[in-house]
Amino acid sequence: MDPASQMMARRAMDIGLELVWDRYEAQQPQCGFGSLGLCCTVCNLGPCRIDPFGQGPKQGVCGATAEIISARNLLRAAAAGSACHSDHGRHLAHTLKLVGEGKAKGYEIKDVEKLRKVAAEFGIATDGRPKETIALELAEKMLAEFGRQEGSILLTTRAPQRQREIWQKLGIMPRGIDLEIVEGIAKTHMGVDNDANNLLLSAMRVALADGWGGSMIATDVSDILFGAPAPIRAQVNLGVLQGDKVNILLHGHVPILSDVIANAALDPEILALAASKGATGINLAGICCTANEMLVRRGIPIAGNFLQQELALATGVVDAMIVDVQCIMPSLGEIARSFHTKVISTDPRAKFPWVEHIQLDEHDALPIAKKIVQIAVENFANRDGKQKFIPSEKMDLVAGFTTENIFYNLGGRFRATYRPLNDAIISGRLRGVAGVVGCDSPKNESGGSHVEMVKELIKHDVLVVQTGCSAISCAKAGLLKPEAAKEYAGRGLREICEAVGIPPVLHSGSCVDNSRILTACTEMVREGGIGNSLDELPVAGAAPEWYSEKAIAIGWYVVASGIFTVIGSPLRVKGSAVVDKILTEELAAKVGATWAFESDPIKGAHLMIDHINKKREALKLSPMMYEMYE
Ligand code: CUV
Ligand code: SF4
Repeated sequence: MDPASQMMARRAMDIGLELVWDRYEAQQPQCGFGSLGLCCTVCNLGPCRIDPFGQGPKQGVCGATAEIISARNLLRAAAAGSACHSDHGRHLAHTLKLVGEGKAKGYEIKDVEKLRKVAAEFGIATDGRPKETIALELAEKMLAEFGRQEGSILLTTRAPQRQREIWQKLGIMPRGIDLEIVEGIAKTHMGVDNDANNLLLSAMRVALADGWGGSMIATDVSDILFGAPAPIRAQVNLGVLQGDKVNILLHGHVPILSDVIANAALDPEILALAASKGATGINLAGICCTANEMLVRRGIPIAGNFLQQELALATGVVDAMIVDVQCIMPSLGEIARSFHTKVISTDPRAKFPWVEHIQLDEHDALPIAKKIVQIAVENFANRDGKQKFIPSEKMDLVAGFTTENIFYNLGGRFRATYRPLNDAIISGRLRGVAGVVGCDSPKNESGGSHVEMVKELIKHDVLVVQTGCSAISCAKAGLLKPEAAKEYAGRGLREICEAVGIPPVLHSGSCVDNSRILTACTEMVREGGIGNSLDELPVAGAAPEWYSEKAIAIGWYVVASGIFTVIGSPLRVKGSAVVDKILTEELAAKVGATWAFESDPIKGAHLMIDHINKKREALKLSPMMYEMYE
């Protein structure tokens, strides 16, 4: 759908580069057993596979059936995804600790108000104490949440009472973050848990430990250290790369790296060096969730989402791509070899073929960041002008909406309150709210599904909140501009957007910031009038092009929190009718929500709209204001 990507993909073909779409094609047909969740490699009696047509084996060597194998694999994926996001949260908490101890030169506490607010939730005295002392105590308490062995994760107290009661009753209240991940994986060893229902309960528990634990800590600490986002204008797509400047791409997830690089790029000595090489400046741009983190806090432009990481290199004008962790294609180093581009990894957790490693050290990050930026600047001179190929497409957007600032942006300018949002839903001006999140995937429409789904939702007066690569896809299509309301939104939503000056699609940050959607929904419950718990709210979630295990964890904690969730390609459980039915039907009686699998984004949007309508009926809300006359 995105012309810049199409143009770059053709260019890549012309110069003989293999990209994610080529490799996807080369994998066709993908393994049917794996796709259905019927392949098991858990132990060395296998690998085993179950025949989906009932002709061949019905059990693995150990006796595991289709339902055991698919549920077990799903729990493993949820644990891996939670581990990834929660490790990101731990990394931030650790940096906060160093800052509190005065051992992290180059970092500071930017949002003292948020520090105090979160510290108070952790039972820390804040009055009259220096911010560093509070930060140290908070960081220690947050780190203890990872190793907690008793009780439950503290931030689950943010959830509505009914959700907490459900989690207690089902035995899925998350205890410690690490504990749930370890126990989840332990249960998937051969001969431990062999009950599909019990395995899936653990998938919810491990995901809740991420959503209301690790990811929530990541969001809170990022706000404390780098400043809470506020609505900000910026630009997106490959056209943000500039031919006459040193282009540095920041790719990955954890803002600890990118924030300090952004500071280093402002250094007068480095800027002078850039000028001496003939560059008119240094241009930073982001890829994937690092892009979202930098966008919502600094207005740094976004070069692209997950599927554009290789395309960005093919422009021939990227002097350095600096990466940390997650969603970084192992192909990048090899692709960069066809250009002058230097790819530099910085996190000891993540090294790649053909990629130089320069380790970031939070104790004194700025000199290392400067060294990295200097490498990029010096590399500017090595550019081959003949390789330059920059698409012109770029789009304006507004981003940076949080649980806290939505208070103001929805019309409560003088009083912080969710009242205007809830009232708009009650009166039928707004149908409800949808979170559309997650990756872009060649299996679906390489970003197009997000755009189609979101257009359909806002047309039906559903306010959309976004994170991750989904937000980037919709931003490229112009849906994150306030003007998009006029063009695409239904009348009720359009009136609200125009009155308040917001886009119909609100960008709330990176994938860990899905935790903001959980807390925003909780605020809607607290404000009253549209349900007493998350499962009663007229809201729904979707990840139309998910690819990663992190997305599985996100989906699980959203469903376990009572929010109906539609995903594009099905979870790999279709080989077991039993597991499929638990996910798409039986969970409703347990947690008040289910998964739905729908690859057509318009149909997916209507599953969400129907769901929201049902919730509205159950709450006896007014009919939709403008539909009464239709
Ligand atoms: Ni964490 S998880 S592709 S960068 S949204 Fe982007 Fe977002 Fe999926 Fe990865
Ligand atoms: Fe096969 Fe069972 Fe081992 Fe899986 S755990 S590989 S099904 S024997």
